[in-house]
Amino acid sequence: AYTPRPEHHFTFGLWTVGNVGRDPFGEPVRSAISAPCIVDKLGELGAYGVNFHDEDLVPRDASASERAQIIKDFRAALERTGLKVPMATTNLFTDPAFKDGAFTSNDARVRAYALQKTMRSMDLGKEFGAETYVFWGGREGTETNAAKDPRDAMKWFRDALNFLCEYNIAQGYDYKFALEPKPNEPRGDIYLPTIGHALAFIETLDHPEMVGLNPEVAHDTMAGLDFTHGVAQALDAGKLFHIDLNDQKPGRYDQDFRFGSVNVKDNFFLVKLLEDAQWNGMRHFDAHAYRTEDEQGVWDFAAGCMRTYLILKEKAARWNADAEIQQLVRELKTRGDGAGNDGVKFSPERAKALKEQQLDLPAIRAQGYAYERLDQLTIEVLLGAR
Ligand code: GCO
Ligand code: MN
Ligand code: MN
Ligand code: MN
Repeated sequence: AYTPRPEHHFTFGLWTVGNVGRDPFGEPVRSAISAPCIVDKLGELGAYGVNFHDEDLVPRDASASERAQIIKDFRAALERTGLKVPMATTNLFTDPAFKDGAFTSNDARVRAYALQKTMRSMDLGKEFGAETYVFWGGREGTETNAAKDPRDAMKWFRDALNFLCEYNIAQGYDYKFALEPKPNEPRGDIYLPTIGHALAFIETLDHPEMVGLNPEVAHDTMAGLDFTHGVAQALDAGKLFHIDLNDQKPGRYDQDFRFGSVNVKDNFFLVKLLEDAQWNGMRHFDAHAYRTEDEQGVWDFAAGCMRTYLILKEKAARWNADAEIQQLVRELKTRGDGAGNDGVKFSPERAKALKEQQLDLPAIRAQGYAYERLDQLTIEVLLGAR
């Protein structure tokens, strides 16, 4: 029951299972695994697809013939495993040229380079049939606001996305663009730090319908926010285009831990939300193995992400089928029915009637909501006690 299969739509980035364990204090601890090997192994484990940044696949300094060989070998691996490439993205953070940002750098040459690199990377993604294009603005930020007026940064960011939306149309690519918010790291503060900032920004673009979100568990958790609420708001706005699943302790650096490894309860409610909404997007794991691991640990990590998702999905179904839980939920959903104003359109008559309505405030004030009972039952489902 917990065996991942392609129809579950689990995907990984080349950069996730390919992570060599470099950190700001230490050198790589694992050797790089070639893209075709990653594809073979993910296929064996039951994943649906693999995603990449331009440079994960084709190094920046590759010659034309090296590039052709890399693409040929990668394509062959995709063909023999049946793995898809649902998403592609641009590395706009490794090259020192991007130290002041990419689309929001003060230097117009850097902003041009960022556009050039993104267009080339969009071309590469389309060679493999990618449908979603992610924008993670990791370097789009500052350490000091002396650097630039943040209104200029917003304008440059908007100009770049408007330009790339037109490129998307002109090329007939039909990509869905997904902005990925993050509060900080690697910049001191990053622009568009939360789901809410990004949602509001999208509405200022020339083609808001083309642009949505790629929220990540770790990024909202770093900021101390409730990720499930943010994802629900993106769903409500029709803007959940992609999702980065992983795990994270609040108040830490960007840990990108195995999905479900830290906060089982929050991730349970996240999986329940995605499954209850019948969201049909990719379940992408943007995470990596602990730095202590060898290659076996990497595959244990990847298998664990998918298995935990499937376990939490089963727990959500159990929660939805639990008679006692559902009785409490029904009571909550129907409480005070008839007296409320839900779904009632404004009319002067309705407003007048509502102003005169007698509400039993003493009873309302005295009632309890039974959330202690409901939450305990939830914990018992999660702990396997019911
Ligand atoms: C991070 C980000 C990145 C992006 C990736 C795809 O915090 O490191 O989550 O992993 O998701 O660059 O755009
Ligand atoms: Mn990260
Ligand atoms: Mn992250
Ligand atoms: Mn991410």
